[in-house]
Amino acid sequence: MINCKKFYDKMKKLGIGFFTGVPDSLLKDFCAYVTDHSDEKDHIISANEGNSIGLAAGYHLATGNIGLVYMQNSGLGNAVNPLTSLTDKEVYSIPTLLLIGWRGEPGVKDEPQHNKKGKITLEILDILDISYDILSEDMNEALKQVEKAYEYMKENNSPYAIVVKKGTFEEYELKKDIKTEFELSREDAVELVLDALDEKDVVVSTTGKTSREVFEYRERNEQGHDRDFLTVGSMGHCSSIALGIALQDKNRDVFCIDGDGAVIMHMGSLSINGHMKSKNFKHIVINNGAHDSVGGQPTVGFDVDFAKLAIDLGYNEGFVCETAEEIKVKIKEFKKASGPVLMEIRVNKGARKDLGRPTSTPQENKKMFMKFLRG
Ligand SMILES: Cc1ncc(C[n+]2csc(CCOP(=O)(O)OP(=O)(O)O)c2C)c(N)n1
Repeated sequence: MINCKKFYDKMKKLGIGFFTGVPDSLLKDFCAYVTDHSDEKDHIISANEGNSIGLAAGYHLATGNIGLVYMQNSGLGNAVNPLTSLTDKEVYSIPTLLLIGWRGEPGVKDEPQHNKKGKITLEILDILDISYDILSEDMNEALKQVEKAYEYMKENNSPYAIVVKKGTFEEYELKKDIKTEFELSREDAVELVLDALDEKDVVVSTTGKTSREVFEYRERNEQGHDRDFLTVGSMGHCSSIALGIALQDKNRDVFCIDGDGAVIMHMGSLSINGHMKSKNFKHIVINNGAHDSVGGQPTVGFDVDFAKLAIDLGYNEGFVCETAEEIKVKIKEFKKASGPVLMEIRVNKGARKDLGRPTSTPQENKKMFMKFLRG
């Protein structure tokens, strides 16, 4: 297995001095090591993977050195535009090292949303004309691969990718962990929100543990899953899905249960949510200031006043809650308010160890949900 310190030290020694990316569960130990050992300006947990490519390109322009961008392979989608039109050899030719977590690797059991991307990850790199290696689990071999990557980037002025299989890195526990002292967990907030909804209301929930908690709530309460659309992949797009529904189905309220990391990833969509003035669009952002689902690395969530931002972008009202009592009182107003409206709920990060996963497939979920909308 790969020791995070040795891997990081090797990069620093070679002159890779800037780290940026969006966390991934397969890379969480390495990301945690980088968080603990880099200066703030040399490590940026970015809004999305395209944002990271831009930051690393800027670092190269300013210093001539090479930056590292880490991402889950699902984030390759967000990075394709700057990889083809900024760093590519046929455009500015900017060397950038990509460290890519290989979810859905063929032959390795994973969640349905990862399988397609896993199957085509290496093909995408081929199409992008990005040379790559699959990171060895042997430490010495891995260090040689980093050297090879570095030489390649120096010689070709071009990006290079290192693809990381599940279980490659040794465990490393984040020391600079930020503890908050709110009353609630995300799962408490999910429960309080779902308790307050009516039978006709539909829910569109975000990627990661939120959707798993919504699923488990319905199981616990024997309510069936047909009112919920679980956005298991497509991080950052659940409010767009919710708006798409709300605009067509004016007879019911659509509640989007979002996360701070996901909202920040594609924040531009809030301006469309605000502009469309859909009265039945209700946006809830559960803010734990972290990418909790993939290791708890910090987001800038607590620097953002989501309620104020929403109003600035055309939402009619913004609410903020931190306690169960506040949620119980304000959600009544929130439900009555004419959308678009947003409620931010501040919570601590963390989840139950025994949190389950949806047992129905995405297509079963879609069919049930569409039937419910037409019912
Ligand atoms: C494009 C993309 N990049 C990265 C991921 C990996 N990922 C899954 S959930 C998640 C964190 C989501 O954070 P947030 O919305 O704040 O919700 P939380 O997990 O904290 O509840 C990340 C980074 C992904 N699924 N898609």
